[in-house]
Amino acid sequence: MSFSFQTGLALSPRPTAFGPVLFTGRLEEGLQTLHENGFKYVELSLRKVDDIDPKVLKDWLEKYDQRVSALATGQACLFDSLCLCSPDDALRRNAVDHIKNMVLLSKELKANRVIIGGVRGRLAGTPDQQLRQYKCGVDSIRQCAQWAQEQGGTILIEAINRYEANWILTAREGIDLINELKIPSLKLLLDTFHMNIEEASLKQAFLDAGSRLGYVHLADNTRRAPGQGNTNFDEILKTLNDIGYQGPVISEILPLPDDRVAVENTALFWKKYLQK
Ligand code: LER
Ligand code: MN
Repeated sequence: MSFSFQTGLALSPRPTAFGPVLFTGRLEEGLQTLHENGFKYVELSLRKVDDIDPKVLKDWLEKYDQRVSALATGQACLFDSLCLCSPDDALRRNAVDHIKNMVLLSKELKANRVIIGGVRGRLAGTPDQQLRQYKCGVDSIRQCAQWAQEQGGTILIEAINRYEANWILTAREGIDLINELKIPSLKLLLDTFHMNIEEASLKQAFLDAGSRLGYVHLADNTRRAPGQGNTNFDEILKTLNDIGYQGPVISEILPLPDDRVAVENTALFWKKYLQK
């Protein structure tokens, strides 16, 4: 098979308890390892905008021939309560401002993509309270997407499984929101790890997404490197080709058995595929 995807892996510049990111707190070593294994794209999971110094990062990106595929933002909700559906008006406004600043940073880094996944937060309380939080959360996403639209960037709505989130779990829910908001900068991110829990058919979910698909997280059902589990990647990659997808395909995986081997296993996966 032949592909024209932008392949890479997700790293976190700061040490973090958030699991599926590699080389946490060891950014330069991570970038060097991606380079040594033939990857050209890196996703950065940031808790705060100043987790990185753009000048230092740009030097390392050049040194190791890497490009930033997107900025991921879930750590801000997990650790700083900056969640887009927060019932606290001030926290919610701060969360929106935080994402807007991430959009500016991603523009400066020429990534022009910001992921809205875990940063949505969880709906809590009575059904009425949850409905209000849902409406506030959607309004927050609208504000972020309008800002990204003005800045020439893209906001990626990630469907996340039921054990980590409680709204927008499936591709269908993400597609419905994108159709409702009608903002061109809003695209869908599908993560095969979450899909293995939530989707009846991964193939059908990608087909349904079609041109609304803006980004892919590629992990096996074990959340290890693709190939380290039982996911049918033949079918997934063929479907991505069939819908004309040519964007980032980034492995957001656990550092198992360790960071370096996780990268090596991902490289081995792509090598085997390209030989097929
Ligand atoms: C983030 O990309 C993700 O996949 C989630 O597990 C984060 O909550
Ligand atoms: Mn993901």
